Amino acid sequence: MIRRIPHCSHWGAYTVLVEDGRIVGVEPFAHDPAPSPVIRSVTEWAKPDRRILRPMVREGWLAAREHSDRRGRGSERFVPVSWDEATGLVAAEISRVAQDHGNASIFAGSYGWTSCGRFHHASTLLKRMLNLSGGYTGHVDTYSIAAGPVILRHILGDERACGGQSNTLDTIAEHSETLLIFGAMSPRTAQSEAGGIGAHYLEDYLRRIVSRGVRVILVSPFRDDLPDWVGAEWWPIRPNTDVALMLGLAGEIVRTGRQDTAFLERCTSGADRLLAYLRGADDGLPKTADWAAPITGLTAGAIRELAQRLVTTRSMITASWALQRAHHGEQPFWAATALAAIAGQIGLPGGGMGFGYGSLGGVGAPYVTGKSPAMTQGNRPIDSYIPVARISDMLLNPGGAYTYQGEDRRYPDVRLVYWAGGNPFHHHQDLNRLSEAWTRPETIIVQDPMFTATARRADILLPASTSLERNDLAGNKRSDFILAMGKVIEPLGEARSDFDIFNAIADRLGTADAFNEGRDEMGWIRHLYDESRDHAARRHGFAMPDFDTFWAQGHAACPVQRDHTYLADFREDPAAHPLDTESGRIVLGSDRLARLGYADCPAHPAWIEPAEWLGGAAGEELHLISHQPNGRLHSQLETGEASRAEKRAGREQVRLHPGDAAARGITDGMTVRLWNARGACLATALVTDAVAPGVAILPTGAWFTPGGNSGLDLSGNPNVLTLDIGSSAFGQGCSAHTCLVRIEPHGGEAPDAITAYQHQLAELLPA
Ligand SMILES: Nc1nc2c(c(=O)[nH]1)N[C@H]1C(S)=C(S)[C@@H](COP(=O)(O)OP(=O)(O)OC[C@H]3O[C@@H](n4cnc5c(=O)[nH]c(N)nc54)[C@H](O)[C@@H]3O)O[C@H]1N2
Ligand SMILES: Nc1nc2c(c(=O)[nH]1)N[C@H]1C(S)=C(S)[C@@H](COP(=O)(O)OP(=O)(O)OC[C@H]3O[C@@H](n4cnc5c(=O)[nH]c(N)nc54)[C@H](O)[C@@H]3O)O[C@H]1N2
Ligand SMILES: [Mo]
Repeated sequence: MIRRIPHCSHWGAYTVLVEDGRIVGVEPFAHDPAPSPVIRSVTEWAKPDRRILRPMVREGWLAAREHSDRRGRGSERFVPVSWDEATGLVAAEISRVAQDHGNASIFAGSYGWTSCGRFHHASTLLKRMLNLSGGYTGHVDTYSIAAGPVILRHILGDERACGGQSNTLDTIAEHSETLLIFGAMSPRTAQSEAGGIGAHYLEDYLRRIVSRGVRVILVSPFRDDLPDWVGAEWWPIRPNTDVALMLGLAGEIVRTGRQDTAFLERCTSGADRLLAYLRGADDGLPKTADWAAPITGLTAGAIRELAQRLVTTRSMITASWALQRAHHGEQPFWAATALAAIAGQIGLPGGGMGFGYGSLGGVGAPYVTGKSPAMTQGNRPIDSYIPVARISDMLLNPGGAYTYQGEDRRYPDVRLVYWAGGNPFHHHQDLNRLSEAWTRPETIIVQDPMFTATARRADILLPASTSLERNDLAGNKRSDFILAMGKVIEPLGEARSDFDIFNAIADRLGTADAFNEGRDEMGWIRHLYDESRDHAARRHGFAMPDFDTFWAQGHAACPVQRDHTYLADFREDPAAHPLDTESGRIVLGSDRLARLGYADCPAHPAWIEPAEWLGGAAGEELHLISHQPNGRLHSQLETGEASRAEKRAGREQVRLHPGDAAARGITDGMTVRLWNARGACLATALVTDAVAPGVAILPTGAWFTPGGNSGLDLSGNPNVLTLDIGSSAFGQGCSAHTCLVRIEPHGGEAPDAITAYQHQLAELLPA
């Protein structure tokens, strides 16, 4: 008999068909107009090949504990231990480090997307457990967005404009006349949503935008960042120069005297500072179309024409999150805000600016007004944190000074790292630098279902089950359904659920009662659902089904808001609805940043050359964009069906312009080597005119597989090449998209990356 079990992942909801304990099919969620093909890859989780099947400890660490040779990580064999032994070792390490060095020496930032389940959420449970034992050093902001929210909190008072609460796509589809897109608005990235998603709506919205005849302009180095059927104009900009275009557009509006002076006076502060810069008062360079054209590689006439249109039509400016994942990543979001303000569009239906549409499936979609289900971390006994992407800096410089949001701070002296549900050897920049930093802590614990590049480099390995092997529920502020995640198969090997693992460690630490509050798995899931259901009924008079009905049907609709114009109330009456900024208004010139005097984040939005870009002394080099992979989420399910469909010759594909390929003797399908001073990797060349000249695009997520003595990564992981610097002294975000590389045909032998990974893994496993 076939059982049908509702389940969900970050890429969507689905029903798993199970017969005799085996998965025999995966069907998309009936309410999803555009299901992701990645749902079919989940069968890969049920294969043992790359799973961690039992608790293990690195040989050298077992012998010498905190005195082990840490360079043995990643090359020494693992020794199997019982669960009892493993949880005992983990609890003892937590106690030892807390006692000898203080809880700030335990790093549990543990960034990562883990499973979408809101109950077995690995990093939340890790923090909950540690908060009951004195706390830990955590992280602030995300790899997705850091420079962006830091500047938005300063200039708009909060980060709603990039969190899915700028104008909804409903209002854009209804009111906008000009839609200026920086980066992407792509079904590729809209497949995913943090915490799961019921229905994917982006393409429906784009169809409505097309049918209303909205003029759409795509400013991006990659034509496929918007579906071709949208029929947009493509402006193939040089990467990392968008701020010059935004300021050139703003400068043209000011030069022709068309700025909305009334709006600037009523709703902004420091506009004089910005207008002076645009007129060239400081540097003698008026920011005009003629100024922006050579920087961006675009034409001045088109910029001039667009500047007028932004003022004379209802115009909406969007920018992908990718733009702020770059050196000076604060500037594109600030400059876009300034341009929308100068055009007088903020607070009008279908006008203004917003960030991240399409970056995740729910940004701009109807947003949940109710409470979405979430496990709590509890109170934090200590307030120690780093900006998320400063992990290598922290490990390499204990006690070292840095700045964040205008504060002078110091890195903690971390002795113990505990990672659950993330893969830094996928997500962090400059992996060779991270490898060095990874030799610093005394002990590293990794809890993951998969034998990832990070897991390989652990001292203590704890095998978590995948979401398929336990019960959970999914839900999110940006998804209009709460979804059931029923258990599909029995755990593989000795794998245990994240909750059970942390509960066992809490038991060792004497905190289990507070950790589990007397609830088991189903008790918690029911409790989290009921909290959302009660809130919807009480606050919104919205009836959600009772728990048993929800669990049986697999989904429950939540109360949502469809039409929303960001800052409409503020525009109407700025005094009655002040923003939480230094002036209560939109900050276009900042007193605080003027006092701080950072050269890389000045007092008004400004074009500042990034550390690496095509306008510098690029010469032979190409600008590398390492965007999100189409066939998977980051490094998850990398060997799944949808992910393999995007590879060629067993390797990731790097997209190159035909002219750049020809100049290097590269043909389509050839194995190529990408390299710079930081590292090197292989990829298969995909030659296409959808990429702007001078640009190479290699998706993230291939499993880091350095081969031989050279360290050449066989898999095509762009993070061996990327730059590990903070976006600025103010934001400290990651700068992944600021990166120059060289590319050449690969002469030598090129083993299949997936096979090579398995061979390397076999050498680490107990004989
Ligand atoms: N060059 C470059 N680098 C980037 C980016 C870029 O644009 N360019 N983008 C960045 C961005 S936006 C992000 S968000 C990061 C993503 O980086 P990560 O979030 O670290 O990437 P994932 O591959 O999703 O890692 C999740 C891990 O959780 C594990 N996992 C899955 N389910 C469970 C579970 O139930 N329990 C436990 N314990 N573990 C589980 C998976 O096996 C996987 O190892 O990458 C960043 N890195
Ligand atoms: N399928 C799939 N979907 C995902 C993910 C995934 O791993 N797989 N990851 C999810 C996560 S965690 C996040 S944070 C989001 C990220 O969402 P985004 O940040 O929007 O996604 P990216 O693919 O990194 O970048 C989008 C596009 O921005 C363009 N771009 C890059 N740099 C520049 C620039 O300097 N100027 C201009 N004009 N354009 C530029 C690139 O052409 C790129 O294709 O995606 C989410 N969606
Ligand atoms: Mo992200």
